[in-house]
Amino acid sequence: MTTAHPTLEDHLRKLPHDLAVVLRRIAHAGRVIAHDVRLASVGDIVGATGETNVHGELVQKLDVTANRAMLQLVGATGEVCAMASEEEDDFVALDDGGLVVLFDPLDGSSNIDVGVSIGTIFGVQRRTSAAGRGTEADCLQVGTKQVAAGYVMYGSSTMLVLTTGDGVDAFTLDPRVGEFLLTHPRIQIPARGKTYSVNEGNQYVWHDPMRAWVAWLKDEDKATGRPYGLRYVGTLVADFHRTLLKGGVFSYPADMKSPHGKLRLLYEAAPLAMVAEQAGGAATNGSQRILELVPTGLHQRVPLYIGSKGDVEDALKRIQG
Ligand code: FBP
Repeated sequence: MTTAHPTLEDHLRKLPHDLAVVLRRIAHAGRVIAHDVRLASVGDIVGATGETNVHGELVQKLDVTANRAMLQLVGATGEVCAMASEEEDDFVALDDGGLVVLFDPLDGSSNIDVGVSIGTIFGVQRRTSAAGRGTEADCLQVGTKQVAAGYVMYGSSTMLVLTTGDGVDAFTLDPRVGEFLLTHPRIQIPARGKTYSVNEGNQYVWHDPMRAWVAWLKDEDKATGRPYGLRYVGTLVADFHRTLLKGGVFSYPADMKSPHGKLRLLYEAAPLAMVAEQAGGAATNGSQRILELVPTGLHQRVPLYIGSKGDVEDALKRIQG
């Protein structure tokens, strides 16, 4: 079987040299992580390490190997001055490169042991400090400054979804040759979808407007396509990816237990917000565009409503009252 799909390499050739080098290495790390994910129980790399991370969550063995793959492969390019990871308390200062990479090495950790889709999320910025090793301020930049963002999803296939500020393209890994092929060019998220994606088991701690919005989604009204169906994997990458391709809305709101929500601004919400907007969708924390939020901490959490423009607008109307 042959294929005429352009490759990721064809795509990277059009980008500035340093950005292409870094994205090529992120794809390389994605292939390494995909391999480990496929080995799973057979390779004794599932299960917890016995340690907890900066967020108080149990660290899984695959979290560690994925984090190491990203830090070592991307860090060795010489093009990166700082990296920040969900699995590192502090940012990692590197060489004199011009780029900053923020990432969640393995999103959806709780799904590792059960063979459900997981992913790696990344955002890339240009440094703001003058020269030398990167600083924390290089990492704490507003989302609109991202020069690239995306994710690698380890699902029924391994897929790299990428934006460099000129639309969104998805590349599927051809495991026969280890090449990412352009299978989903110029992705456009439908203006509205038919599904909502939220952990509805948290309803007991939701604020009233959130409850009212979800109840509204489940009401019958043919004119507005309701009721919506519920889809929830519990891996942000997977829930977002489905929403990107099919439309609809994903939310992890602030609630009475988690006043800032659960998800992280710098390496979860902001990269996916760039992808969503570049595909014609929207992303908000309930009052502001995610991409305009000024970060104050590396591991800052943020409420998230993301997906089809029409569905995010409906959410805003209802949660803002
Ligand atoms: P990790 O980065 O620790 O995996 O946590 C993030 C996450 O797993 C998201 O992928 C997902 O959307 C969310 O948590 C699910 O949370 P919950 O289990 O509370 O619904």
